[in-house]
Amino acid sequence: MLSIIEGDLSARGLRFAIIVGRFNSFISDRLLAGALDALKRSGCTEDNIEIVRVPGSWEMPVVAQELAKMKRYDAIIALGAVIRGDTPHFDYVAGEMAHGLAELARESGVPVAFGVLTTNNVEQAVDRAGTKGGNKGFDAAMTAIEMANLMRRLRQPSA
Ligand code: INI
Repeated sequence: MLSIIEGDLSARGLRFAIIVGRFNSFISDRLLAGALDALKRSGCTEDNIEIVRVPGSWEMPVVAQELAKMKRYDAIIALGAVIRGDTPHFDYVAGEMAHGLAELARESGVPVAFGVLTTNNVEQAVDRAGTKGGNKGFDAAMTAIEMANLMRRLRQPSA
């Protein structure tokens, strides 16, 4: 018989940490609102959500590592906005942040949903933070819920 293992979209009883960058907070705060909306509408209570504010996206991997070590969260959600400027700074910040978060998830086994926008300009970021491109914070939270449930299932001996 065909066996399909997948995570459902109920957040009931799951615990989440949300890391939010203060840099470009006019965007990241909208992503946070979208993520909280997704978690609450999926059954997560406020007691099971912790929000950790960091200066910018560069700081996210080390903080995510600390949160993963606590073994308290079923998933971590990273939210922020890296917007391209006139210098190569964007490439360093966005590259290290993305690489660091991906590596941390693999090494710790705690899923990290990637809700950090990396855009060429402010308009592209606004589009993805609750206007015509949807809200990537909402999407990242839904991914975190699915991944948390999937990892639980994979860890059950009968999965
Ligand atoms: N951090 C961001 O989250 N987004 C940006 O667009 C950004 N830019 O453009 O510089 C940014 N820089 C700050 C960086 O994340 C660190 O906080 C800073 O370098 C101190 O370590």
